[in-house]
This record gives sequence, structure tokens and C-alpha cells, in this order.
Amino acid sequence: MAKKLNILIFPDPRLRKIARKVTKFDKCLEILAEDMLKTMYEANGIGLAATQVDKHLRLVVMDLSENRDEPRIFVNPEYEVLDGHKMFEFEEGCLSIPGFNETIARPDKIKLIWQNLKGEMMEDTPEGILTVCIQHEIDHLNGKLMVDYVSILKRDRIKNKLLKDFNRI
Ligand code: GNR
Ligand code: NI
Repeated sequence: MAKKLNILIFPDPRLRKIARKVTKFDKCLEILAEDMLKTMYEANGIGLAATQVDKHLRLVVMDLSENRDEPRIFVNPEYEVLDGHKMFEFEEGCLSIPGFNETIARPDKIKLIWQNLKGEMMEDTPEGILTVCIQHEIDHLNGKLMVDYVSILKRDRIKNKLLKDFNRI
């Protein structure tokens, strides 16, 4: 049975770690992906990066379907911004920054490459929300958070509120 993992909350310094590439496509990786999917579903998220559950590997899970029955797994995802892109504004949320939403502008045309759980190379030029979500998740793998796109003043306000709410002050 998959198990629910603990999601790190900003400003936890472990959210700043840079994840390492996956090189072993074994049962262990499969179990982590299953546990991350369960964690994401229980938290009502549409995506989750391994960094958020304190596993510093380049692994992302996602489900953008209405019925929450189309899990997707991206190992070692990378993207390249395509020529002719525009900046697309979308209101994002993050399970590691509960209660805060922020409109962020990101390129709307990317080429995405990743591996599946067997280590096979995959590629796609996604459209819509997947474009936004995968950039958000790859930011996590690089230790970057939504709060890095807002003013320092606002970031400090969010930080202080979360420290208080999560009783760590
Ligand atoms: O659940 C999530 N919703 C969301 C909405 C807009 C843009 C990105 C996201 S990802 C987020 C889950 C999360 O924190 N993933 O890292
Ligand atoms: Ni997030």
C-alpha cells in the first residue's frame, strides 16, 4: 500500500536543496512515485515534486484530469522555451505555501523531455496547464519557489504567517 508522506512547508530550508538526477530505475523509485501520488491526491494538489517530501531526486508526479484518475510521472524532466512563445499569466498555488496564490508569468510554449519509470526517453510540446505546472515542479527540483517571484516584502509576510500558523516560532 502506498503511504502518505509529509509535505515540507516554506520557509523550510530543505525546500532549497537541488535534486539530483535519477540514475536507478528500480522498485524503490516506483514506490516513491506511488507514495508521492497518494500524498498529492490526499492534499488535493495537481502536481508534486520529490523535493516537497524531502526526497532530493528529480521526480515529479501530476494529475491534471477532472476525475483524478490520470496519474503522470516525470523522471528527470527538462524543458526548453520555444521560439515564438508568449508569457502566459496563471494564478498558481503550492502545497508547500498553503493559503497563498500568486499570478506568475511563464513562457507558454516549451519542449519537454523526461524519462518514464523504466528509464525510456519521452518528449512532448505540451499545451495549457501542463506547461505551467511542469515549470512550477521543475522550479521545486532546483530549490526555487513561487515566493521567489514576488517582492521581498511580500515574501517576508508570507514567511512570518506560515511560521506562526505552523507553530515553529
Ligand atoms: O496543486 C497545485 N496547484 C497548482 C496550481 C497552479 C499552478 C501550479 C500548481 S502546482 C500545485 C501543487 C504543488 O505545490 N506542486 O509543487
Ligand atoms: Ni509547489
